[in-house]
Formats: sequence, C-alpha cells, structure tokens
Amino acid sequence: MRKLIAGNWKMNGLASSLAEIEALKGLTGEAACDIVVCPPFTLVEKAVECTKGAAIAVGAQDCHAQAAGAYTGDVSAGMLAEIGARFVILGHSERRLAYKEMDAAVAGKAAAVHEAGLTSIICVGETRAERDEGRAIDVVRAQLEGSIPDTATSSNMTIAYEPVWAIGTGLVPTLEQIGEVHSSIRHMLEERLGDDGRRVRILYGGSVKAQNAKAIFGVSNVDGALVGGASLKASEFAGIILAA
Ligand code: G2H
Repeated sequence: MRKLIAGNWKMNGLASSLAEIEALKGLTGEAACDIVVCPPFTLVEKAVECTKGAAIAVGAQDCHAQAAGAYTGDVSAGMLAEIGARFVILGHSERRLAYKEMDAAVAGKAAAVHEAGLTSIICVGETRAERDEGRAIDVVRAQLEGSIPDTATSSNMTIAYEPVWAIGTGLVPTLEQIGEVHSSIRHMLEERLGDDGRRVRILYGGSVKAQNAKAIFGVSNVDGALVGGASLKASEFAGIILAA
C-alpha cells in the first residue's frame, strides 16, 4: 500500500512558516508516498495556495460536526473543503484530553468530513496507565468502534495509532508493540468494513523522527506516519518522507 505521511503542526506556525512548505516541495520531489501538511486553521488556505501544482495535500486539525450554525469559534468541514483542504485530523488525544472529546463526538465529526468529500484521520491510542494494565488493545478497539461512522470507507478514512505516552515525549513503543496494535487495528477494520478494511491506511504517530522512521515503516500494517514536532522543519520532515 502507498504510504501516507501527515504532518500535524498543532498550534504552531505563522505565515513565515510557509517557507517550510516551500522548502519541502524542493526536498520531496522523489517521494514514493502521499504527503499531507496540517497547519493551524489560519494557514490552511495559504498552505493550499503554496502547494498548488505540488504533490502535497493540506489538512486541518479538527472541525465541527454540523455544517453551520451558532457554534462560536468552530469551523465546519464544508468550510475547510471550500478553501481546498482535503484531510481533517480528528480525535487527537490532545483534544480528547483537553476538550473531553468522546468517541461519539469524533464519529459525528468524521461523518461531516466524509459528507464534505474530505478524508478523516481518526486518532486512537492508550495512555501509559492503560498499557501498564495490559488494556492497550481493548482501549484502542473501543475507541475505534465508537469513533468510526457508518460513512467510512478506505477512500475517505485513515486511522492513526498514537499511544498517548509516546506523543512529544521522545518515547517510542518497541516495533513489536507497534506491530501488535496495528495488526489488531487491521483485524478490527476488516470486521467493520469487510474486505475494504484491508485498504484503510493505518498510520503510527508519537515521536516519529527521520532517524527512527525507516524501522517503524518496516513494521507490518504500518502504512505511514502522523508526525508532530518533526514535521515543523522541512529538512527533518523530508527525512521521514524519504524513508517511506
Ligand atoms: C503525536 C504526534 C503528531 P509528535 O501527537 O500527532 O506528535 O510527533 O510530536 O509526538
């Protein structure tokens, strides 16, 4: 399966940061994978302009489940589609934690993303305590069951497995641990979507760097990466892209 490497800028980036996307265009001409950059809302439209003609798609980091209405501060999937976004990250653990986003809310947002013709990147992952209690697979299974809407197919949904304890910490699970969770996710996707479940891309996220990317991409059922900190600098992000 062709890999997908997605950069999640989180709440980082001003207009001057678009220079990193410009640089990325020059560094990734030979890329053998699909590339997505997800800057903050304020830069999505500018990033779309900046990537015109390049093989780099642009995504957002969240959206509302409704198409329009009295939702102060929110942005709908249709609004993102109108300005050229093609992907939306949903249910990132930082949002699940800070905004108490539950699985059902993530599923509602994902349905809206699919309705708008965009692709959802649905994030799941266990906490350190849940892993230590031996519940990592059960937690991920429950999150997937609750967060995937009936509108999902392999063409409009990507899953990102991001163990919460590996995010921004420099800690990375062993390749065996990554392989175990990714193969369980594959199994769950096949249960849910039948044969189409085999074609859904499953990304790994959590402290991916140019230096560890190649080994992670060698794990069965790892179809790419969701990259945070290391996506902010074009040179480091390009290293991950070229490892795919
Ligand atoms: C996990 C990841 C990107 P980082 O949140 O979503 O961030 O690569 O900084 O651990």
